[in-house]
Amino acid sequence: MDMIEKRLKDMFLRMERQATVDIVKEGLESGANPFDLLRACREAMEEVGDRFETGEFFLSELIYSAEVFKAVTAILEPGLVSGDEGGEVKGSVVFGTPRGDIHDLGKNIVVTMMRAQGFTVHDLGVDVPPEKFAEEIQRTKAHILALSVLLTPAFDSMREAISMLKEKGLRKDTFVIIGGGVVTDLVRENVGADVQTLDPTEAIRLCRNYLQEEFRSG
Ligand code: B12
Repeated sequence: MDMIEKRLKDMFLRMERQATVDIVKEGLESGANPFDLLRACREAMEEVGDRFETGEFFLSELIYSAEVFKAVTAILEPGLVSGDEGGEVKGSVVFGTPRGDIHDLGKNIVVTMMRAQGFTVHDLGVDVPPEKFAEEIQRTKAHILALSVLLTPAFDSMREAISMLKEKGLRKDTFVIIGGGVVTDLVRENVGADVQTLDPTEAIRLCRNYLQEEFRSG
């Protein structure tokens, strides 16, 4: 790992907001890739979570880490949302964090990046009831449902949201993509989503491929 990323992670874990922000600025000025800096912060957040789990950190640290992260993303954002490379393919996406889960930092990054790439994103926020997703897909005629999950107990409401699509006969025309810290391919299979990824750039590529294949003729 680069020196700057290591310093960034260390400072993040010391919960020094201003000093963390300063390292990010310094990194950007010296030409570091904003995605690498974001990854370093995400890894630091994972470490915060691990320390919370082992009792070394408390809820206050969990909450404060979110504040540091928000300050950092505000600076990184312009570098993450480089120009629209989508050409003709412009999709609509319904996005949200399912019921029971209120984590939204990762979701907000993916939403911002998708919008910058020309997607219309209907962001339903957090703690969204399963039926709301299907209703919004119906209302907006979007062909992509994106779900962000960080809590294991929220898997059930994610599965329910996807079943609701089936009930309303919308599943076969909807591409379901999931992401968020705890998501793996096993989770994807288990809840019945189409694809999963933790990488926002990959997510955009997958959505674009889907739209291109699905609507090639039209
Ligand atoms: C910050 C944080 C919080 C903040 C959230 C603030 C906010 N506005 O989001 C607060 C303090 C509110 C919080 C609360 C809780 N938290 Co919390 N929290 C975290 C922490 C430390 C970081 C999460 C984060 O934002 N990471 C940074 C972002 C950028 O990463 P990300 O979300 O993974 O997103 C990236 C990708 O996944 C991807 N992505 C994200 N979404 C999507 C969606 C799609 C479609 C795609 C394609 C990609 C994608 O893009 C991002 C870019 O890199 C994690 C630790 C961890 N390991 O993740 C714990 C963690 C998620 N929390 C945890 C827990 C237990 C809780 C609480 C229950 C604690 C409590 N006792 O109250 C509550 C639950 C509240 C609730 N009902 O949701 C556990 C969950 C354990 C589990 N397996 O279920 C974790 C893993 C910590 C731990 N190790 O114990 N938390």
